[in-house]
Amino acid sequence: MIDFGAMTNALVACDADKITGLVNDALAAGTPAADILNKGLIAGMDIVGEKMESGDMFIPEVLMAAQVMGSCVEILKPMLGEDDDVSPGSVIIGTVKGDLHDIGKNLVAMMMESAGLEVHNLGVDIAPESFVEEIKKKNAQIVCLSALLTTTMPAMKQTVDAIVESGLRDQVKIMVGGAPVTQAFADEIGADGFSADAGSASKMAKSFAAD
Ligand code: B1M
Repeated sequence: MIDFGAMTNALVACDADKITGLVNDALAAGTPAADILNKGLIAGMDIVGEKMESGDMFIPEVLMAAQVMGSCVEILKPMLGEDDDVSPGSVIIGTVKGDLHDIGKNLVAMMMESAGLEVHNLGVDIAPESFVEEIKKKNAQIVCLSALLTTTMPAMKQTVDAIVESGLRDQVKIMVGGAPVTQAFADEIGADGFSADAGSASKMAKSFAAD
């Protein structure tokens, strides 16, 4: 019986040694990597978020938790791939301007790579004009925008608008995601797709690439 709660607690306590031990033990016991990610790690980051909101955790501690989460994701990475089918399709992904959150965006990038897509991860705080430049440089077919703050959601619309103004809109599918983003918002700003998590984002990108 895997104790996902112990993983969650170790993440909230930023105890890297303990959590990496628990993750490795769970993998050795045959626990699916996706369960460890969802039931142990993401559950822990949700508690970190609540503590951040209530003032029980401060930014340096949240950053430490994010680093610990990153190390665990590195351990899980080889096991998280969906399948070995290689499909064509060049994807660029980035967190929009003003937003520094990258854990979820990196998970999405990783799942898409595992699904055989060519992924160019631009990083965080990416301006609309930089997305446009990168679409041209990488000849991208799919653009993925991530935002974790309600205050940076407007930057998603600005990015879609910049792509329209550049004349490249017909060449790319635009996908959006991140905790505050919804299907209704995606529709409102003229995106082609919304995904709530990394797995469904990867599936959607594969289906766009196959079009
Ligand atoms: Co920030 N933060 N943060 N933070 N932070 C949140 C998002 C918050 C909800 C916490 C809270 O108050 N409860 C809150 C936002 C409130 C709001 O706007 N509604 C918040 C705030 C307020 C802030 C600051 C403003 C705090 C301050 O300075 N006072 C500040 C802003 C800085 C900035 O960006 N300009 C800030 C800073 C930070 C840190 C830098 C300290 C750190 C980020 C470190 C990093 O990313 N390297 C941080 C963290 C870690 C969080 C929480 C705790 C965790 C985020 C996370 O990594 N989740 C977060 C609370 C929470 O989310 N529960 C919080 C785990 C991750 C796997 O999930 O990112 O949702 P997620 O990704 C999922 C899906 O959303 C989806 O797939 C992923 C995997 O399944 N997805 C996509 C994501 N991107 C996608 C793109 C796609 C498709 C799907 O493209 C197609």
